[in-house]
Amino acid sequence: MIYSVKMRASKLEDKKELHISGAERIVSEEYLDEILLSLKERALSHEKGVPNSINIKIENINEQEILNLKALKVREIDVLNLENGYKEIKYFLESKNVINPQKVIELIKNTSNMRGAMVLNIRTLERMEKDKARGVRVTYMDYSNYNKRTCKKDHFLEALALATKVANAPGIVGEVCISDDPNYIKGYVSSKEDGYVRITKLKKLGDEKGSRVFLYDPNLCEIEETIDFLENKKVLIHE
Ligand code: WAQ
Ligand code: MG
Repeated sequence: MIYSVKMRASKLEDKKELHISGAERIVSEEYLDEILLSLKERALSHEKGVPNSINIKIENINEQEILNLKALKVREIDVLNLENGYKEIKYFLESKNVINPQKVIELIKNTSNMRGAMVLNIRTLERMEKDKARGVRVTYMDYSNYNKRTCKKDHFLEALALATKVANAPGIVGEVCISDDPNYIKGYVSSKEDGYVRITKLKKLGDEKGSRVFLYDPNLCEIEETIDFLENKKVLIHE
């Protein structure tokens, strides 16, 4: 039996639920106990504070529904400064025939506090998400051979898994990501053709803003198919 395990931890501040940490895994039954323990550890040891609620969801999934994907190839562009970082995003957007790259960059820079990603129609720049404050959240992905015993946060590996799933989604021609972690200034652009292209500087140290954009080409498929894949398709990534 294969299980999807998702953890979400939050705390109440001024009567508002504040997100502290979240993670997910896809594992076989023999690792389930260890994964639960490790996710609990992760929830309780986040720098954002101690949660007063930890939500753990366990679902069994059918092995036949799992899509196996090879991880995107990774390369890095070492940029001198922020401006050059944004330029790399601009070149990428141009190469994907996005109608107004500068406008998209402004949108990415000025959006934050979403749980999911913006999905942009590259021909009209229309936002395709139903819930625009939340965005579309990509779930049900993990590595096939990842260390089954720990769930320690690794920005890069988690981003690579997400980017690999997104790059293989029908209708998606690319992704741009800037972390919302104030101490994490690296980001990336990615697509099936380009692979995962890490950019070393995409924000100022200490900046709490961050967001993700998925580039959707309406000529390729219906948006419902794209979003259903992103949210529900079970994916195992092979390194
Ligand atoms: N699905 C869709 N969007 C998401 C998801 C998800 N599962 N998780 C986060 N986001 C969105 C959300 O708006 C966040 O604010 C934004 O992406 C950034 O998320 O190679 O850590 O988790 O070293 O802060 C890049 C690694 C790390 C670069 C990215 O993103 C490298 C990162 P974060
Ligand atoms: Mg973050």
